[in-house]
Amino acid sequence: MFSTLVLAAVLLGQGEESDITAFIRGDANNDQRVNIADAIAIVSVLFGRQHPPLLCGDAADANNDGAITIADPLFLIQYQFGGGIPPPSPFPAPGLDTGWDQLACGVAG
Ligand SMILES: [Ca+2]
Ligand SMILES: [Ca+2]
Repeated sequence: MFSTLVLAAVLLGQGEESDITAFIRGDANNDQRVNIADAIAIVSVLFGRQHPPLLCGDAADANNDGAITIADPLFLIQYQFGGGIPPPSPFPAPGLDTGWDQLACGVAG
């Protein structure tokens, strides 16, 4: 019963999450790669610099804590250059978010 309600809410785009678009966590600029450009894209949006809008909030939430903050580009930089842990799933292959948060994918965020 509960799973039916959750599925209905997701399909209708209601509830806290409407992740029906596959994404790669950390791929904030949606070019199917995770690199320094993604960290730059997140910083640019956070600090109001001109940059195309983030199409997938979940992808920009590199550390998967449910929010897009300065911690996300720092997480990506640590992963890429400092031997940090990789982003949580879905990574490195595209997939759906398995958690519940206020972020969505496929809409400007
Ligand atoms: Ca990218
Ligand atoms: Ca985050």
